Amino acid sequence: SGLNDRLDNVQRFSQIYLLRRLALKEVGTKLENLDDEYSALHFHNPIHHMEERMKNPASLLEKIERKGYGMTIDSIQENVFDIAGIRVVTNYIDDIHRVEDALVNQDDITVVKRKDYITKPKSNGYRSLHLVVSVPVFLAEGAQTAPVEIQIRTIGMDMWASLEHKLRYKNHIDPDKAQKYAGQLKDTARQLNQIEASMQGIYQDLL
Ligand code: 0O2
Repeated sequence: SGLNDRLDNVQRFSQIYLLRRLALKEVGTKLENLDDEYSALHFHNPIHHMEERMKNPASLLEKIERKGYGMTIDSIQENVFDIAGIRVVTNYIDDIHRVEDALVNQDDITVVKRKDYITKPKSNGYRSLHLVVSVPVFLAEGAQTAPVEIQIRTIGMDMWASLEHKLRYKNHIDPDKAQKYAGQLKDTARQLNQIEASMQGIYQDLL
């Protein structure tokens, strides 16, 4: 029975991944459609680009261990909402809430979690709006819902997060360097925000 249990777990695990991947496609399409509509009506694209990713099983296991969640399929279902993730990079700061509002107002979208690191940036300077939404997926056997993590941020916030991510990775290799740049990096986050706010002001004035 040990083997049967294992096979059963493998199957349930695959089913979770399938459902999350399909939910990711649904959300991706919704966002593309919203951008398309906004562009047709207002001659402006809120979304600069998007990146979709499925968390690989190794980082999933690493996360479960790090967070101290139980090593069971049920625990993954209940605790891990970012197996499917989409990053939405917007052109301007205003566009972040434009995209959020238009998405969460849809009848089949439920907000499960919301973290606003824009109103309240993290102490290192990180800014982004994090949402977890639940969306139905229509399967042969009927509809099932699955969560998708959405990170919405501007080009400047995205540029900053990429550099900070590299520095954090370097942190393990060279703590002195990480220490040296932490303060500077926090300043650049503020500066980038000011620049993006000014550019948005100019853009709006030109409309
Ligand atoms: P990966 O590979 O990007 O997925 P939760 O997931 O909600 O249970 P937590 O820590 O409360 O756990 O989530 P939070 O704060 O919403 O952050 C999750 C993700 O946001 C991270 O994913 C990063 O992608 C991004 N993020 C959060 N803080 C920072 C930061 O300070 N710098 C950068 N560059 N990115 C950040 P993972 O799981 O780390 O990895």
